[in-house]
Amino acid sequence: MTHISHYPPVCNALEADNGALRDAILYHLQYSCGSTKKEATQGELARAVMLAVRDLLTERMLATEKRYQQHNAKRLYYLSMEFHLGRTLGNVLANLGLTTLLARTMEELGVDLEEIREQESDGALGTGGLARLAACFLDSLATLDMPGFGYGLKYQFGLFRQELVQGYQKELPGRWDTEHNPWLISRPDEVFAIPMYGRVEPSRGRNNRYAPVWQDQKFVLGIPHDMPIAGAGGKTVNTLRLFSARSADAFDIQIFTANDYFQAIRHQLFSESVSKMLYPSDVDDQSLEMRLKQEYFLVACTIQDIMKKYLKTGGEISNFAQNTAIQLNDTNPALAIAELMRCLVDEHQLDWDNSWDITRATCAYTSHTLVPEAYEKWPVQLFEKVLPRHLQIIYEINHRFLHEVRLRYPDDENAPTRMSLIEETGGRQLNMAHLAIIGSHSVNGVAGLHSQLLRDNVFPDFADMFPERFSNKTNGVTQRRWLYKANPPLANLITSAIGNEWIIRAETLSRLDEFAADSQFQKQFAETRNHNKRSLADHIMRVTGLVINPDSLFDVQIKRVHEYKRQLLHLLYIIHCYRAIIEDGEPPQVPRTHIFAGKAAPGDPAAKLIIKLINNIGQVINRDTRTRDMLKVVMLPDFGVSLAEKIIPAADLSEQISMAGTEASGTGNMKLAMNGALTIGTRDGSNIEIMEEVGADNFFTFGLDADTIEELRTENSYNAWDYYADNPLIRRAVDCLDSDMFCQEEPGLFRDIFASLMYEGDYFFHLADLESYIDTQQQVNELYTHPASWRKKAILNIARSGKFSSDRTVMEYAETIWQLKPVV
Ligand code: 4GP
Repeated sequence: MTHISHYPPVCNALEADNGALRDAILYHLQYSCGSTKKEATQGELARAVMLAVRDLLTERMLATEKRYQQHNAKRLYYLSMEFHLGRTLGNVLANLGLTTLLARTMEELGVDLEEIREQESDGALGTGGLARLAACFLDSLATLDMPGFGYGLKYQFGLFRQELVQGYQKELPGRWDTEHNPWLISRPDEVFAIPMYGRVEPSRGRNNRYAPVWQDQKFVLGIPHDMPIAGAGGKTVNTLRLFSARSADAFDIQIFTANDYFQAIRHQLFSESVSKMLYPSDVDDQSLEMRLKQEYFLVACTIQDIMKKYLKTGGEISNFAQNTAIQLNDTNPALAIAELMRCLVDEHQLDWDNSWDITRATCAYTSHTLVPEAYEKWPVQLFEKVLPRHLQIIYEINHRFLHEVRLRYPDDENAPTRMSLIEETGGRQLNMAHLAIIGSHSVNGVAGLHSQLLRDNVFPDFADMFPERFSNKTNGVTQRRWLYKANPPLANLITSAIGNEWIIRAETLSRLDEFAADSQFQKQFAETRNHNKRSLADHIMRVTGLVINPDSLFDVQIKRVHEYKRQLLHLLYIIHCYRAIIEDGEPPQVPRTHIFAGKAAPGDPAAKLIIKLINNIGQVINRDTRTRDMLKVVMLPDFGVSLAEKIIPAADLSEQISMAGTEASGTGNMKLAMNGALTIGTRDGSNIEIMEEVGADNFFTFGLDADTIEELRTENSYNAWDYYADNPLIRRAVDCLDSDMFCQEEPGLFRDIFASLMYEGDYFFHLADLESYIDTQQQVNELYTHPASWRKKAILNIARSGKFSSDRTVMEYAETIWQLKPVV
């Protein structure tokens, strides 16, 4: 086996130094928690453990920073309004190779490590897939010894906790403690003052140059908090820097001296609300202003911080871009472009053209969506109120850019309107995606199809004008969290067969190919699955009280609940199976348990009704003795990283059934395939690439492709009633939603869903794909009755999932966008 540079981890030294970790834990129990071994609560013990582990990380974090400075290394700053971290302890232990040592230490102390781990709640400072992707990237950057740092906000309230009350989603505050979080190192001395509001006065600066002065602003202070991010082996520990907002007391001194205590407090609340909560994607009008302030707060704190660090190393402003890369995680942090321009032009008095060259050479933009509403736009009026100087800068960028557009496309008189940063229709709005493209040297999508659709459909004018800027970077996930840590039985089996190199070089999973048909290996593989499925069945029993058959096929759809992801298609199939059992007396070929998990955005009534429908269908089917243990439906509440880590290792079938052309990439599909689930999927997002890698024989695909859907849409020729009329099975399934079969207690509850499918044009074409979905599910059943063939395909899925490691993705970004090198 090839030698792995720093794997097994450096912390093995601690193994020899028996007792050091225990002493550190006891030290923190006494001095950080003010408790004793005898008196300590589980929470205090967990805190002491995390602080002891954090000490190890801190040493390495400081050493890493020193190494970067010695090499004068180029740095990447990954700006994201969202990071979905999950729990940290288990991940750090796995990456540092400390799991066994800590388990032993805890045993000596008479404490159950599992219970300690359960004390930690998920760091869920994000909603969507882009938030989890950002966390995977940080893990990969550190593992690859690259100077890459996350920058985000320390929301007091992250993603909501979901409870299911009588089948309805109820939103409660999340549990991640940002105030006393043991992983965060607060740095109140490194505070940044962030201006907002006020007005801009023209004035003459040096050399009689026009030098606008932004004045009468309100200030909010940004306090950095650093979370150490350990790569595999623990040699490199980078940081995720999160800012919280504080009131700028120093600026309010007049208010305090005027003895207006209440006004002073009001201002404090105004300031601190900036990092109060993570906003759902569907903000209402009143929240817009807060959201804009949050985004500006993030980019302004970040740019000040980056600049300060850079200048401290003695760097020349003119070389800034050679030493700095900024990646904009979707349009939310695109304001960084305007802020960097302001910083260069107003604060460093650089001329416009140089500033623009530096800005463009520094910034790069990733789009993560095909949902039109997700491309951010700001009403000009609001923007001008909060960021008057930035509006001027954006006007100037636009003015110069449209001049270029006119020169380039003299015969296309509409080109400037289409490409402008300012949209004039439907109220004047700033188009942040246009700013992100114009102000970056690179624009990428997150899967092959997505990148192509960005070029062809979403930004065709820009792709024509700047073809060299557009590229694809297919997403990936870290195999360390999603396989090594989440699925120890399978991870151990893989390592026993091919060695442990896959933990840092996922492409070596391909060595498993030769074991796929090996009956001994298959047997062991089946044992790992049985173990995982039984654990999940126990968990389901504990949480929902439902007893499920652990030998049934676990059919899993876990992701945000949204119409485009088409949980409804899956439900129509379940209804179809149910009616076949109760009316036709046709039991399914194999027993199945349908497992759902996912949150709906609080302001998305359609998604919330789908959650209710999942639960109601489950209630009716699970109670019906005619289905015995052939068909069960369960929805686990509060989907997040930790729950996904429980479900994924036990999944047999991965549902990736969005309408083609709507899912930018998907990453759950990768996690599931990597753990040996077979996918039933449409030709959408990264499903296409997973199918290419694992082979069409080892993937169940169905449904219309994106081109066909586009054609149907253009011709306006999708008519749900045609499918309804042609296929009695479809009709039978869909009719249930018009009846009270699943809502006896709330008659008519699901008629809106029926109407959305049948009367309202169904934007997501459910019925067009239903027949082929049902047929393909039949192939799934057939294969499942041949366990050896199923296992072979499952093992091949694992063996061929190496491409979907975020290590590969990050290396591609590093080589072609960031020009970032490992620093060892
Ligand atoms: C998500 C996309 O919906 C998902 O397909 C993709 O895998 C993920 O980003 C990471 O690239 N988008 C978002 C969002 O999270 O907020 O637009």
